[in-house]
Amino acid sequence: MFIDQVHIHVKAGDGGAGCMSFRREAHVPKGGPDGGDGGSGGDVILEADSSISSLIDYRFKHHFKARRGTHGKGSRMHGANGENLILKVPTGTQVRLYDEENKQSGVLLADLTHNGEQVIVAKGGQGGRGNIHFVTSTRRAPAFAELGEPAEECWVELEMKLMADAALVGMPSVGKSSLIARMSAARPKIADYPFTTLVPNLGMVYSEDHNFVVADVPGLIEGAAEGKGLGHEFLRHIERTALILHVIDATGGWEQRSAVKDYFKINHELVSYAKELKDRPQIIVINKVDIPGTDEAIQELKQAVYEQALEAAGGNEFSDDFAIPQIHCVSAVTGAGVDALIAATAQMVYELRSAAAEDEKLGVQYEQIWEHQRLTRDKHFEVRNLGGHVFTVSGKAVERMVIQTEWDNEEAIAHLQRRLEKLGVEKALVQAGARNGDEIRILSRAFAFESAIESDEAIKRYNEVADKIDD
Ligand SMILES: Nc1nc2c(ncn2[C@@H]2O[C@H](COP(=O)(O)OP(=O)(O)OP(=O)(O)O)[C@@H](O)[C@H]2O)c(=O)[nH]1
Ligand SMILES: [Mg+2]
Repeated sequence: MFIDQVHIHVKAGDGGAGCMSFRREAHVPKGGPDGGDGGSGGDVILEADSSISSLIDYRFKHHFKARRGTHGKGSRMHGANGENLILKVPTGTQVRLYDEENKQSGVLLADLTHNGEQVIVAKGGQGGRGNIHFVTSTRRAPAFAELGEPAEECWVELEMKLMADAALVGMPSVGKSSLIARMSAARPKIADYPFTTLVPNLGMVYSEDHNFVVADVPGLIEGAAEGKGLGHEFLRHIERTALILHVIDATGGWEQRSAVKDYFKINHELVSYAKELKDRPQIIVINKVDIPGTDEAIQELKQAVYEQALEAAGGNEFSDDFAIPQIHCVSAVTGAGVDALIAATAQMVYELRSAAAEDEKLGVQYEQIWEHQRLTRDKHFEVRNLGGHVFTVSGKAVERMVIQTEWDNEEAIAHLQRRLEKLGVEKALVQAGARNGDEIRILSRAFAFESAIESDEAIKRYNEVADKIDD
């Protein structure tokens, strides 16, 4: 069975607590603070691995957990860090947040298209800092330490999209499966009724110059982009193949369809599904030329393709934009023309791969992009005015800070306030209309708002400055 979508629950390791401790020596009644930091919890990381071909490993096991960090100790002893948990997934896996309760997929966390590419899906909690960090000129003996940061946990959706180099695309029964069987060792089901192929097949094609992977996807019909037939399911598989082998039945099938109309219909479906597919390179493959009486249809299609190319080049055959896609006449049954098709496909795949490798050299650092997006999501928070001088603040980082605070320790609370201020929570509250004494709620905690920015005049000035900083 072809498994291409799974949902898993990931939990990173919690951070260990920082230690609150004071040095004890024989002759010193009360030494300085010496509480060490807690260790950080391990992250849960997904890593693309080209040697893995499906998501089957995640079909029966759904819960994955990284190790926690241990607590800090006296004598400045640092807790041990929890190990990261690395889960391998096939190259071509897209990762999304998943709402398990409502069975809905959420934001895209990463699109792992390169071998070795990683994304952190659950960040381990940082170890809490021990009390040695909180010494100031006025506070010689800080009687608090940070608790460990709680780890992230979430459901994610993994979806594998085919990473074939070329995909055989066309109406049902045009001979896509017959062609992949001719080109490679793949042995899909072949039959004279539509929708014989229900799941994509992959085949490795060995060519003299460059080997490549070809995919045989189920037939497309008019309206596929709106979900007709096996529509969407399969269009998404070709979204990422660099080259389309557009297969056309020279006989028009039992419905006596026109080859020209089929050609335009399929292109229309591709573009309606995703605009980028308009410029996706194509090789046109006219199949079943062993059957007598197909010459006319072949000529008509060649003429139509030529006219289309000319129109795209503004009617000028000598312009640089004038390019006619390659057209190959083949027979999957007799094998006629198939070797030439393989050679042409291999050459084009090679050129497309080289161009992609050039792009990579330009230094697209995918991992940094995913990590940057993660941090932005993490720091994001929302302020809501509930009315009656009550405000709520919600957001991942903000909530973590609150959980990390020992609530019955005043020094710890003052420390929390400084951290919230740094994140911009105070500014956002003032802008949302909070005034001193208003109630601020974060998770199940509530406290009174205290800000140096009090009068309306001061708020106005503050907002002006803040706006400038934002720009
Ligand atoms: N004469 C002739 N028949 C062919 C050729 N290629 C395929 N056929 C026949 O056309 C029918 C459909 O072939 P398939 O390979 O199953 O077509 P498909 O495009 O994979 O069809 P779906 O999976 O339903 O979309 C079968 O009966 C094949 O034997 C060819 O080159 N010549
Ligand atoms: Mg088929």
